[in-house]
Amino acid sequence: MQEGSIKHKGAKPLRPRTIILLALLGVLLIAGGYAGWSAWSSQLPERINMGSDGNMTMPMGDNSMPMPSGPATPIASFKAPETAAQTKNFTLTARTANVKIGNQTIEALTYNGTAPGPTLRVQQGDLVVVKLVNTLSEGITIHWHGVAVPNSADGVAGVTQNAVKKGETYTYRFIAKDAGTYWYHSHQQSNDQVKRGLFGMLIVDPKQPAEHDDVDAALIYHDWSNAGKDTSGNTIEKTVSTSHIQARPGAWVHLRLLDTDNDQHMATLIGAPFTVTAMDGADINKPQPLSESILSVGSGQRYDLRFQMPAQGAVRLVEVDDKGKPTDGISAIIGDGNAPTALHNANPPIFDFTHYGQSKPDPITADTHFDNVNTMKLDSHFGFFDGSFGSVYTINGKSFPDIPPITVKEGQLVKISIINEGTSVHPIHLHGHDFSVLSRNGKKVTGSPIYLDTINIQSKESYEIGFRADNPGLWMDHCHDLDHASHGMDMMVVYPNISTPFDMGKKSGNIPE
Ligand SMILES: [Cu+2]
Repeated sequence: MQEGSIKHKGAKPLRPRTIILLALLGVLLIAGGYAGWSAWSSQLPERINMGSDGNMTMPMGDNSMPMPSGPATPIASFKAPETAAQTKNFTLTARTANVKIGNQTIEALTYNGTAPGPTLRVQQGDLVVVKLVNTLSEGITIHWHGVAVPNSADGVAGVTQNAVKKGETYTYRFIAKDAGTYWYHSHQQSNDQVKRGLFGMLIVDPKQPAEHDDVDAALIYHDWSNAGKDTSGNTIEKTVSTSHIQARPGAWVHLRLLDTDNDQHMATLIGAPFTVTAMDGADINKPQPLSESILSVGSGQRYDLRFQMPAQGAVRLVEVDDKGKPTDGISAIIGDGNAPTALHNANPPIFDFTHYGQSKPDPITADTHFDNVNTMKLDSHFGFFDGSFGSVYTINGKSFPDIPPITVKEGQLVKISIINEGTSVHPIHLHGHDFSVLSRNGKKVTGSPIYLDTINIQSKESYEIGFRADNPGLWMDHCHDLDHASHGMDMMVVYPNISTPFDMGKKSGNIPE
């Protein structure tokens, strides 16, 4: 054979540029394949069961109890008594309605045609019976935020019930055991439905009020910018500027603040000293008067304030920036006459509820012996969640539904250390229980015992919380920034051997966040 023909038959040597291009193509193919695989493998299961009866399709963590034996208790058996001394009945019909936000009208999702829905007012000890009627095309629920309801009334789609479809009804029954300021909202696709209007306030009046209030008013923060139309977003009582509350000079005012949106609100009162009488519905023991202290009202949280109107002029609730300067955004004026606009204090103090009010003996403090000790490390990273790329929010490095549940036995004293290692604020909400705040950043709570259902944790902050496992069921424990909740930051606190017939996941129609 001639040399020439060999050369002719053999492959031409590749030019360096071609080699680089081929290598790049290979890398791209591998990267693309990996991204595709990551996106695909991040998809949430089409059907998943949260029962703790051994049929749970969630992974059980190291802290899980041994697999239960014997028949499981169905979730439906955790229900309110049939009768009580007094019953309050309500019907909430979900429908779309036009709602005026600032000077725009939007089509909101509503309970009874208003957003927020009607304020439900009951007395401590009442049996509350709420019939939900759904006329919306999408499935909905009602979760009673902060109320230690029996598990079957918790309103979490895919855990305690199926989402209530168009034409269906569901009846919630619970005893309003504790007085205070609470709220309710849908827990089906909450990140969408709460934003669009499915929320309202629940007020439980004490059997015997400690003090007389001349004015009892509420201010609800809500961000309407995701309600399907480009509204100005941030509102207080549906106004983008200033809301008004009537109060005569000298009147005692009880002001309930509720944050229903995903951001915290830094707020204070100017024009009168005030006390924080309760947080998340739980009274604070002997609260001291505050002057221009900045409250960080976290998503889902409530603050009850009390103050006396001055002899002259009005009082203003303002939002402040991180330098403590009032913003020109939303505010509320209480009373008539001149309303102050600026703070007297150039460096207003940040309200520290861990050293506020007067201490008193409490069954759950930092010095309590706990039977069951847990850690939740909060963080986020960029990655795939349910098939799309963006921020993924994690607890102990994992995101929903791969975060092992905390398993608690009835009667146990449970401690959770929550450490925010990320850069965002995380308002962590535990269903079915209120918890005592034990410490912040390693420093024990020294003032009044503080009981919350939602703890607003700033970046790099840590808290220890404790609670008595006294309400058996399957409970969510999640971030109440609902953007975070719908991108991974949810887990379960479960009592062992409880079964639920409801599944979550796309195939089931139940998507709680
Ligand atoms: Cu969060």
